[in-house]
Amino acid sequence: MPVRIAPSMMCADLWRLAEQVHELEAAGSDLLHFDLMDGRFVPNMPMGLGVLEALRPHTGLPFDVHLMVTDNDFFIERLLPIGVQQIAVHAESAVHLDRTLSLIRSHGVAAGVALNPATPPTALHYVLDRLDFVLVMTVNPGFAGQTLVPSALRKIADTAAFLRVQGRDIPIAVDGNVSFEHIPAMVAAGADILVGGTSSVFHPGASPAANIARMRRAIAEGLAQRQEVRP
Ligand code: S6P
Ligand code: MG
Repeated sequence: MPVRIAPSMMCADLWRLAEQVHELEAAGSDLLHFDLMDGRFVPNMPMGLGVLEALRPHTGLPFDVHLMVTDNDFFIERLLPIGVQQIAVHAESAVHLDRTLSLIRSHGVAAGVALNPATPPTALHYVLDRLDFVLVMTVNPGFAGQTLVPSALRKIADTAAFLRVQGRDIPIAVDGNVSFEHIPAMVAAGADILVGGTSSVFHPGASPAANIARMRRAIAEGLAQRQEVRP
């Protein structure tokens, strides 16, 4: 499957968000990634449900929501009428993970599990039948502009190996310091969706369109390395 690019909207220019969404769409973004935080599961709250609602009529791009909240079901119920295409909940916050994934899917929305850096891929073992994608956090969640955790590349590779052994073709999204320099190794390790923040899509040195084109070149490099490892 082709590697997809998901700009992280908390890193966008919030003063001209609708305009920025049009730029991202024209530049070939595949998804828009929205980080919803409640100030409890993580100590931050960059955007709320109202932003997604306001943006929804402005684009046909799929909305990919990353919940970093303690009460997942509350947010899921409110996201459904807005019209989002995929929702990831954290394994560490979902008390009834199996039920929450079923709730997401029962409305025709793709269900994902996000894993904090310290959470092993085996946390997915008993919910594989309910899973449409995995979100591997390559920084500790809550903030943009952080540095990759040391275990990040190993974690992506371990998650890919775990899913392969389980016979599952489930896409792996990676989130946190997905930089031009890190992308080839991340893709080679098995990343299928790249969440791009200040390290790539919104890198201050160039426009999102130029940054996305640069990401595509880094992805091609990573895919070539992936084939060398596993022809
Ligand atoms: C952080 C959040 C992310 C960030 C993104 C920032 O908790 O889930 O989606 O917005 O990782 O990217 P960068 O390149 O600034 O690390
Ligand atoms: Mg995120």
